[in-house]
Amino acid sequence: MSVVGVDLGTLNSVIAVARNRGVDVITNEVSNRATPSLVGFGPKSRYIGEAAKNQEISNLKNTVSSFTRLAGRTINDPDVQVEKDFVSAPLIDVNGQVGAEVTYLGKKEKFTATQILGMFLTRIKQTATAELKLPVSDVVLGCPTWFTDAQRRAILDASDIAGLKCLRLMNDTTATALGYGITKLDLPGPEEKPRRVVFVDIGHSSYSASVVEFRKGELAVKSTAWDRHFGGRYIDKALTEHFGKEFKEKFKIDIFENPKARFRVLAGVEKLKKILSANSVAPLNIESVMNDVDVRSTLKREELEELIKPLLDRATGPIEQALAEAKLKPEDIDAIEMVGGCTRVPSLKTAIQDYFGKPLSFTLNQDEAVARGAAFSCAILSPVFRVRDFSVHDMVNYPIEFTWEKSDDIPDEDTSLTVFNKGNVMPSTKILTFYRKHPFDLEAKYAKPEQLPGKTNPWIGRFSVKGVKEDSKGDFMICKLKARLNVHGVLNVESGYYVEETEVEEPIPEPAKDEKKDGDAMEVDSKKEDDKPKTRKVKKQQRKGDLPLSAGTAALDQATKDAATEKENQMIMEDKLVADTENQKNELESFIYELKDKILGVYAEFASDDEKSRLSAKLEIIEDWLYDDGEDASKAQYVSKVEEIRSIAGPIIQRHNDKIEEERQVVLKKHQE
Ligand code: ATP
Ligand code: K
Ligand code: MG
Repeated sequence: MSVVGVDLGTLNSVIAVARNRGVDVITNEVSNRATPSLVGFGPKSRYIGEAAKNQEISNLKNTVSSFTRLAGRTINDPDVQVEKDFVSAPLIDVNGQVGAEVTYLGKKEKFTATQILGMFLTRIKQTATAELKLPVSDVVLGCPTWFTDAQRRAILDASDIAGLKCLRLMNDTTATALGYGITKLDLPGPEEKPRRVVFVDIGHSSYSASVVEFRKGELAVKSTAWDRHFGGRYIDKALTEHFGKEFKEKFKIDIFENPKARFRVLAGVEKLKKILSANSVAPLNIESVMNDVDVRSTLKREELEELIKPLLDRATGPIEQALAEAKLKPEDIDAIEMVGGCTRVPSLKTAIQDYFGKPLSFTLNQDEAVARGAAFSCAILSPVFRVRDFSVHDMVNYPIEFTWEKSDDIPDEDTSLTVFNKGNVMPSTKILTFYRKHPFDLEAKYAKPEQLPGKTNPWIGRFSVKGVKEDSKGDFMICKLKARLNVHGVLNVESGYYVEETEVEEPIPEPAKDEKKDGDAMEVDSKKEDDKPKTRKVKKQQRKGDLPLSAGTAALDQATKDAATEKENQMIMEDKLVADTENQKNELESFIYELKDKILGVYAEFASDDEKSRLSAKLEIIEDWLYDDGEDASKAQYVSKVEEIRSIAGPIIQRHNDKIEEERQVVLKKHQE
């Protein structure tokens, strides 16, 4: 079993694996350390990752990006409307979820963003499997901290569809923090002042800042703040608009009316932006951008900074907020670690450095820190791997409350309770107690909908508690429900049971843990203890039986997930058949060229004139076929053509090989003499 961590970036995704020597980033089929987060749909197969990037410009309408940001959201969400600017395929509603409509295998098809993310994860799995030569199943995936319950469930559904087992869906900056902490040997001890580090991740679409405290063997996230519409793509957009205007005036062309032209300019400005990170001026030259017009221009770094001023004005927003929430000042921070591609932009670095009044650290690999941290997390969680333990205490970012209907039996009962507060440790379990005589329902929702991204529905889930009835004395049943905000940041009511209360005489207890406080030990006043009797009467709760639960959440129901998995497997088979066919065709083609060459060379002396002419004629016929009907034939047809050639060429090759072997034996004997 392998141990894999994945940074699911909006532009690029990175795969890291834990091996005995440590964590390595692995390369994909074209030896890149990052894979484009893209899925394209074609007449015969899908194109995923690098293949999708290659066909993107010629297939914009059927190429989908941003699927991680889209999964678990709805089409009418204002955030999704923003995303439409960046996704070239048309986004649509698919049964209440956002998805894309594409032409696939010659037909119009609709896929949800969750399914498309599943397709991408399939490719990630294939890349890791090819590199590791081991089955890949356990993974830790990264996602932005601001992702909600529904978004997180969508990612988990997508990994199920791809046949991956997500051991933890980890907040990106927390993964980065783990990768930082686990390799440090000089962290403060348990009683010392913690080391406080701010992790800043500015990527293609999103900006997060986390304040994290480190002590030996553990990290605790103190706060995370974000700007979910801040990153490289907003710079690219501003530049595209700038040049679009310029080209309209200078060259009388409108790139915004021509998707391909706009795409070319977008690709050009991304390059220009990167050059401007290291130079004060950069060129933009695009041949035949549209209507056969070549465009040329340049941009100075100051001009870029002027164009992105609205963005630069927000450059320290998340950091200020994260510090405020952690109740810390810039001078309390020991290091500011910068990751994400966009932290290479000089004006952003300057703004952040000026705010802290001290140099920034770039000790982590900016492009690989999230994946590496995720791989460390997977190593810690995986039963097959031994790694120095490192505790990760993340925190609750959106408060969650439970609500329920008033029970007629208890008139003065509240009907809601905020169970997980912002800043609480995550993961975390809370036991909720209800006094009931009948089955009842609970609903979980985000308590502060205004803090959620876009127009996210605050609803998280509905949980029905069954098997509740009066006890033997006609009294309430004491129902206990275990609510857990798990390692993925997903809320569930995991189990229910009922208890009976009995009064018993018992020795005064040791300081006990309060269930509801989750780990905070209660304080006991030791002075008073002497005055108390040695034993006392207490009410004890004894577990009597389970309460069956049923849950409705934003996760896919089993039948839908099974159907999506089956569909994914079918598409994998189709892709495989297309790839096998292509390989077989290439094999046939190179066999023909090899023989045409060798029959005049090394094979010449092993073939009769008749064989030579028969073979040449056969090769000619099949080569003609290849460029005609054979351009697009089936795998079986290519195989049978190879066989046809082999029936003539086989004996010739055999004679040649026999001769080679004979000579080898002679040489061998000579050496032995
Ligand atoms: P996100 O974290 O938002 O989901 P991501 O993880 O895919 O996205 P990164 O790979 O961290 O994003 O960063 C990609 C962005 O960084 C792109 O916009 C890219 O153009 C930009 N970038 C990369 N190198 C440079 C550079 N040298 N100068 C400026 N920008 C750069
Ligand atoms: K990335
Ligand atoms: Mg990222």
